[in-house]
Amino acid sequence: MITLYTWGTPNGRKISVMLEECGLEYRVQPIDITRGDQFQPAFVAISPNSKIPAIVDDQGPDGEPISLFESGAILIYLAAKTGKFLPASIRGKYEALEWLMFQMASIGPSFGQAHHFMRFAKEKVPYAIERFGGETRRLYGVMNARLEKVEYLAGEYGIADIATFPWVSRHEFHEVDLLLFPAVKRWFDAIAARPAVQRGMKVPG
Ligand SMILES: N[C@@H](CCC(=O)N[C@@H](CS)C(=O)NCC(=O)O)C(=O)O
Repeated sequence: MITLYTWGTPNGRKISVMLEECGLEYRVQPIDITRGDQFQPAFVAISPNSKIPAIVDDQGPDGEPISLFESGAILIYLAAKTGKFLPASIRGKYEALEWLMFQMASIGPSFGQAHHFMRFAKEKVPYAIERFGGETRRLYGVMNARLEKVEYLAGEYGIADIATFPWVSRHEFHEVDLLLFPAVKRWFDAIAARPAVQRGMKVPG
């Protein structure tokens, strides 16, 4: 059995979507990051950076329990465990990892800062709104150019899309009109229609 430590945020939902897509059995342990559960010693032992998501898989690669933090590492682990959503060919695998890293290093951090300064910051900071809003729109341009050429970010549907979708689903938070990025909209609608994605996006409920 896999335990998923999560909260209702894009990074958490990457993993619930992946678990649903893989058809793996899992239980959900909510970590309420608004009241500081992420700093409890029992959670820090699993996730040393005090952030969701994290998992514990009772059946690790050697049959022993394994814990993992960082959503990109968890997605790669689950893909290796199931043989799903990461191409078997070496070239295909690196293409998928390239777009997964693009999500982890650029989309997540920039969209996250855009959300903070556009919606949650107590003080309006025009410089920060322009910096992270502008970078977010630029990243949509990168995705749109890619998705004009291929159906999914790494060609076939996989962990790069699963990592990116929950962030794009917050497009209202970062004030981006998907109609301005037609290839991203086509990709987004196709993924939103998948039943496993719909289930995963409701976790933790
Ligand atoms: N790079 C990490 C980022 C995780 C992350 O930022 N998680 C946020 C929620 S989306 C969190 O736990 N925040 C709690 C905090 O910062 O105290 C990953 O992808 O797993």
